[in-house]
Amino acid sequence: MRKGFVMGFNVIISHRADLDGMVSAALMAKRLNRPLLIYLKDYDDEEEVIPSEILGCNCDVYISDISISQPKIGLIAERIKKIRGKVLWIDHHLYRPEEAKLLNDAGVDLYIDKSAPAAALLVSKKLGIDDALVEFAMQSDTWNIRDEKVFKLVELIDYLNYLEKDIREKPRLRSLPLILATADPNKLPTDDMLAVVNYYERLKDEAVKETLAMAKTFSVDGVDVAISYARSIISGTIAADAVQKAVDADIYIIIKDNGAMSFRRARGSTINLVPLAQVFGGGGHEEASGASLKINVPRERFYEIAESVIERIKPLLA
Ligand SMILES: [Mn+2]
Repeated sequence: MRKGFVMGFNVIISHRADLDGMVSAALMAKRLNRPLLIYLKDYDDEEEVIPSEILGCNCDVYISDISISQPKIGLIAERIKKIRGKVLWIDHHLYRPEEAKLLNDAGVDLYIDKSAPAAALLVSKKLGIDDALVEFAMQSDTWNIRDEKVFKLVELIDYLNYLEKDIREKPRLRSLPLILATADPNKLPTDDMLAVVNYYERLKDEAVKETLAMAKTFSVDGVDVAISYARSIISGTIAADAVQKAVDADIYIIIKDNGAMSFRRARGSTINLVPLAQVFGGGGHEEASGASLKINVPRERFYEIAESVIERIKPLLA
């Protein structure tokens, strides 16, 4: 038997970054009646969206909530040709006809509806299941979260993604679809999930406090630049919002522990942030930009690095 040969399994591949992907996987797990393997993927997996270990497998593969519009789609199609069972790809993102053709030629059964508010809705239609989880996925994917419990599930997924970003197998994330599939939707999130989410919220609160405590303002030719540090458990946007509320400045810069930079400006400011971000190889919008220093920034080195950042943007503010 060749390495990685999987006999008679169903394989579910879904999007790990959000609740729609998790619910899609959970719905498929409820419907499929052979033993199954679940993989949770994101676009940075590139061709590994189709995991190496299922190449050559005698399995049926169900993919959901992953756009077919991605740079390695040709390679992905080649990998799919090595799967012996059928491949069904359900999604709701925009795509180009040539991308669909590559997959059709590889024998993929595509079920894509760009107007669907959530992939989970398409999964429920295609596999013929009616399930309360679909509503959760729609709230989260359309940024219209009305139920506190949906918000908690979204936070749980954010936290697990944060914890496992450098862990290839994603053990905790991968267990989530099966927990969602077996739980009573009315009893979600479970107490265990809530305990994890509460812990995550505490960590985020502490990180915001740290960002506020570390903020420092530089005056550059009459322009006040507030610059601060953030741990990557919080987003640059959350960190910048917090500093913006607490500190009066014209420009706000956040440098994260992983080197990511966020640029924001005060309401009413007309300073264009794009050239500032471009100094560090980034870009974005006039009022909100991003870049990366491409180095990790330990807390102890933050002020030294902040000063060098100010030196590099100084000529643009003069
Ligand atoms: Mn989606």
